[in-house]
Amino acid sequence: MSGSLPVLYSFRRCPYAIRARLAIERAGLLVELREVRLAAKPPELLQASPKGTVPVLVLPDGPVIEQSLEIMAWALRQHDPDDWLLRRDNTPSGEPVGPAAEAQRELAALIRCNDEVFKHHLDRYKYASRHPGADPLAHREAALQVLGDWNRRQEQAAPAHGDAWLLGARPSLADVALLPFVRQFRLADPAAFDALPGLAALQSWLGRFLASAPLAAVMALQQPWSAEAPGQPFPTGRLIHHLALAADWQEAIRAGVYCRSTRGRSLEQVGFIHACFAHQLAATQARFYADGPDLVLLSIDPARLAVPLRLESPAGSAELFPHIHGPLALDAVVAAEPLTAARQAA
Ligand SMILES: N[C@@H](CCC(=O)N[C@@H](CS)C(=O)NCC(=O)O)C(=O)O
Repeated sequence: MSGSLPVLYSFRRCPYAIRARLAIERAGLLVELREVRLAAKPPELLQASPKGTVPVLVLPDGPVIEQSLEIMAWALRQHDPDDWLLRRDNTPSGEPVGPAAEAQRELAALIRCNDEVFKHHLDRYKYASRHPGADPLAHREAALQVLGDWNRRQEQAAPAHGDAWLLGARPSLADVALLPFVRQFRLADPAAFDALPGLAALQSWLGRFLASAPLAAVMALQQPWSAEAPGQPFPTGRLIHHLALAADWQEAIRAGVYCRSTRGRSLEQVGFIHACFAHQLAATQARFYADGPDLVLLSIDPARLAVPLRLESPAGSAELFPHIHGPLALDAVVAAEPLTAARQAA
């Protein structure tokens, strides 16, 4: 992969970076991940964000997002399939009112409690040697008080069937923002944590998270980044898609390269090949191919692209689409699935 996706400076084990990666993963997006060694931060990170913490997201057109919660919001405002931002019940103008407003307040209070109170005690318990004079056991007790509150919330929120989350019967940003820190607390002494009495709901909540596929995806091992060893597309294995007219795809197979931009327009005319993320496919198909021509759905591995891949939005929209800035080599196409008119109608 060469070129300018948003760049995420990250550190695999950092709970702030984990929550940012979880949101990017869930939002169906793609970034370039640069794994950082905190003991030797790359000058590129410090130039973008002199405060020197991770995660940091550098957008290709210049803006830098320096806080994990803001990175989460950036990603989920693009696509939030599980409504982690709790916007589903807002008024049409986007304002939360009534129970939706109350849920937003609780969400913000939970995150504040984690970031300002729980994290304080967690650091002084787990990393006691970095805090001379602090009593790790007293801080463990204080952290357990907070966990007790979160456990009670889940007991009260528990639906008759199904799992409990901090704000009710479904997960929200609060769960995703807090769980990486509770994971870290457990890691100080997993056996003792698992044996703690009176925290069954919380232990089950954390257990589901630890066993979840998204956590495994965002915790994949990464080599530290350097300017010589390019960053990796993140999440690993995420594909982007392009709908090709069947005849155009046949022509590409003959020519050994695909150079159409979109329906009726060439790469030369437009300057890039339109592509989309999986969650954008249905709308793209409905918008441009509603008359049902024979199509081939191309699935493209960003890691195999030899030309720049950029996230860009069409004029007048904030929605980001992947654009391939150059000819599409056929070996970057990992699947080409015919979508005949009959299959599209089905
Ligand atoms: N408020 C920041 C906190 C980020 C933070 O403190 N990250 C830690 C790693 S977990 C860090 O980068 N520390 C810098 C260092 O250790 O040098 C956020 O939410 O992104």
